[in-house]
Amino acid sequence: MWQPNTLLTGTPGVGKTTLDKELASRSRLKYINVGDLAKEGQLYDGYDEEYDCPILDEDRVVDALENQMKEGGVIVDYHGCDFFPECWCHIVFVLRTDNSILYKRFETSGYSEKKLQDNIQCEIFQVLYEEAMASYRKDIVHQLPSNNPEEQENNINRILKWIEQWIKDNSS
Ligand code: DAT
Repeated sequence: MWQPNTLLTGTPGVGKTTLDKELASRSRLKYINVGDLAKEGQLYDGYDEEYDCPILDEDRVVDALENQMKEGGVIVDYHGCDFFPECWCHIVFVLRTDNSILYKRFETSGYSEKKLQDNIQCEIFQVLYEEAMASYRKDIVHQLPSNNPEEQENNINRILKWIEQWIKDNSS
């Protein structure tokens, strides 16, 4: 059975990983965290001194993902989305969290003050939503609120329903 690929994006801390793991455990979808994939394969191209983190080698990440994405049924999790081939993703969900809630989540994360402020700004200026809208057909990009466990549960149900419907619509 052919299954769609789902891209889950948003500012760090909005709940992508938490949601993805739950989605993967309740469906037959494969879950790929691009940050973990890059770390395992050392898919980096230098180091960003300002942000104190390795720079993703986007071409090698795309190569590493290619076979699985062509098979379908993948949920990709990353705080960026403009370098994936557009045809890979059938739907894009952008998780959104209110700044005050996000701030509280970061306070307990051990992030430096700079990283914390950068991520809050990223959410305020809806950087990931704009990136998704610029990179994909607008009608496949959806924002989902992710402020509390109830919203997370709603998001899981909404995404699973969407996938179920997609499979029905695309099975011959
Ligand atoms: P991300 O993968 O987007 O960086 P995460 O899944 O690691 O985010 O979540 C960051 C923290 O926030 C983690 O401690 C779990 C918590 N969290 C995530 N989604 C939540 C939600 N909808 N309600 C309450 N807490 C949430």
